[in-house]
Amino acid sequence: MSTLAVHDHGVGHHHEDGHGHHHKETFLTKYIFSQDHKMIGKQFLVTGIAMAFIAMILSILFRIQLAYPDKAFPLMETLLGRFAPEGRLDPEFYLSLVTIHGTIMVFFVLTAGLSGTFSNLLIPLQVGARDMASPFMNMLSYWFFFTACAIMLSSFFIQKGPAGPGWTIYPPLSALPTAMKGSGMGMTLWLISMVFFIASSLMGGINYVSTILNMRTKGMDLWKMPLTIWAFFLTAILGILSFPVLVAGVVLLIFDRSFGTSFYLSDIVVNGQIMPMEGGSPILFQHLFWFLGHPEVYIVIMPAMGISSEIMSVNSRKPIFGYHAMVYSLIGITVLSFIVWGHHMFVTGMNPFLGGVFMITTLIIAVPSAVKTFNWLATLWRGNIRFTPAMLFAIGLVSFFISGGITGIFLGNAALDINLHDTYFVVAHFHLVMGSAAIFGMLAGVYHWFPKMFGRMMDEKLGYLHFWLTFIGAYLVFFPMHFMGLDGVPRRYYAFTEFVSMQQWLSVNTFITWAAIISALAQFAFLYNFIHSIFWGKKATQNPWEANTLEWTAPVEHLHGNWPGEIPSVYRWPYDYSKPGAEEDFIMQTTPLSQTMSSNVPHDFEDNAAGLEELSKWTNTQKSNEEVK
Ligand code: HEM
Ligand SMILES: [Cu+2]
Repeated sequence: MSTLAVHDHGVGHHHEDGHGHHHKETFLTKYIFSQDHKMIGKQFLVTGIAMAFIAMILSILFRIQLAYPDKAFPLMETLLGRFAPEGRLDPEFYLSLVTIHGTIMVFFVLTAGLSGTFSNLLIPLQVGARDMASPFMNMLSYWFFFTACAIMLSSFFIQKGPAGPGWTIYPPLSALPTAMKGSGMGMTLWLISMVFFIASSLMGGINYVSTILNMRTKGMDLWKMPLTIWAFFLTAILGILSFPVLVAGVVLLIFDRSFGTSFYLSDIVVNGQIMPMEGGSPILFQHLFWFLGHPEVYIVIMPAMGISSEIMSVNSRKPIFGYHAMVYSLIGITVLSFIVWGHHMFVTGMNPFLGGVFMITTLIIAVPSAVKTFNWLATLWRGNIRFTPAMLFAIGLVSFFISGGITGIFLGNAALDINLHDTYFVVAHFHLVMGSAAIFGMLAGVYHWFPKMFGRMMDEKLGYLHFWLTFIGAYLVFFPMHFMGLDGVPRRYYAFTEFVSMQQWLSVNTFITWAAIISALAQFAFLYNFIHSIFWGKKATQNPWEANTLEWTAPVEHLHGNWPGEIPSVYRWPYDYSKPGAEEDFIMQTTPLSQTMSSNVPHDFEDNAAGLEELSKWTNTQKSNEEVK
């Protein structure tokens, strides 16, 4: 009931009584089962950060194995018990670490932590709505996500440990509970966790789409929306269309595991025993997985792109270059990402003609990607740049997107991918684009919108320290991996030094591990800054970055319903920075065109009847002034 009441003032302006009718907030309804999109955004953020730290620590554990494959660390046994007998990681547990690291990072951090945080925080605030279309479903979306996290982590506390077949859970390892340690109960928990996660994503996505389509404030037509909103919108559509396919794949897998069906298996022998399956195909699973899996990488990167576009425009004090081209390239990426999944399957023995088709569609994605990159660089070009920590992280995204995207063109070529598949070259590629570019977009967003979320500023010096250590660290970690991959070092190997030809890479692996440890330590500087600033940071003003978008018109003190009075109306696009003839270098979206007549340009009036009237009035007074002279 209360949520409906909140929405009322969105449309009818008849509620002059302010917010007197709000229900009493208790601790439980304010912080735990909140239906306020701002609070839910913070819940996603805090959970996402916690999961990121867990996944990061897992990666340090398996990196230690790669750096010192022959050494025992008694401390490991103390910490991990039966998973590290005699101070050395159990090989099957190593695979579980890799699996859970990947799963958490891709789904829980970069999907829920990134989209969940910023779509929730920004969609109502930037389009001018009191809240999401369904605040209740929004709350459920968070709690399903939380449940998914809890189930995934609980698998560390069962006897055989978590799932081990890799984050792509290919059968047969995922389909035969007896195949390895991580194929048993841990795998079942993985699947259940994923069903919760997907339900959460779908509830979130449906809310984002319906809020953006139906609840924009007066004047906020589609072409006046900030690029963040465009990115969140298209990301939500991508998720709604592709996640259900993974649910289907997962449910069939549960059938294969538990109910004796054989969708994914045929002719298989385990420990010399012929298994009864027949008629299925593991390749079917790969199709179902990558039909989500590839769009998933754009579900991860597109919100980060939107966030960075916004931050780069604000901090170069320039309009974003090629706004329409930016939107069309996001749309292009969204459409194309559904027809390229086969590039993950070049080595499955697919017909070379089909491989060629997937190769061409894959390489075409390079076009909208290049458009975006060009436009970012053009936005920065001759800008009056403010190097805030957020800006540095946004520029970092551009850097990683270029260096990681280029290797995507290599991998997109079937003939090259057949050699590079499942080597460290692939690991280097996707860690630069996902692991680095998307994470940098997310961090940029945290630094930029922290004052909006918590009413305080983060410490800049710690921000710079965090940026430089992470930026240099990420390149030191992932760049050498390309060379290992070109030399044929496979991914997911516990003891690569068993192969004489690979022993020469030991020193490189040690180097990478130390670089990873240092970048991991830098994240604790961030964590300290984050927690410390929530309570003791400098108090934020309403619009600390002098930005144009609607969220900065809302008061620093959070209100359920966002604006105390009417929702502000919008008169212009969000990128009026440094307009020639304007008094200030930013003009907010809520400033009517009539207040900035001397700095308006013809396209400001396109499709704007009220504006045109204003313009003719103004030209008439100009004319009569001339005559008086
Ligand atoms: C834009 C963001 C991108 C992200 C987040 C991303 C992410 C990923 C991930 C996670 C994998 C690993 C799959 C596995 O576990 O084997 C992968 C592999 C691959 N990526 Fe990307 N990618 C991106 C862009 C591109 C681009 C632009 C291309 C091509 C033009 C590309 C082509 C490939 C190919 C062909 C593979 C398969 C390699 C193999 O399985 O051997 N990716 N990518
Ligand atoms: Cu792909």
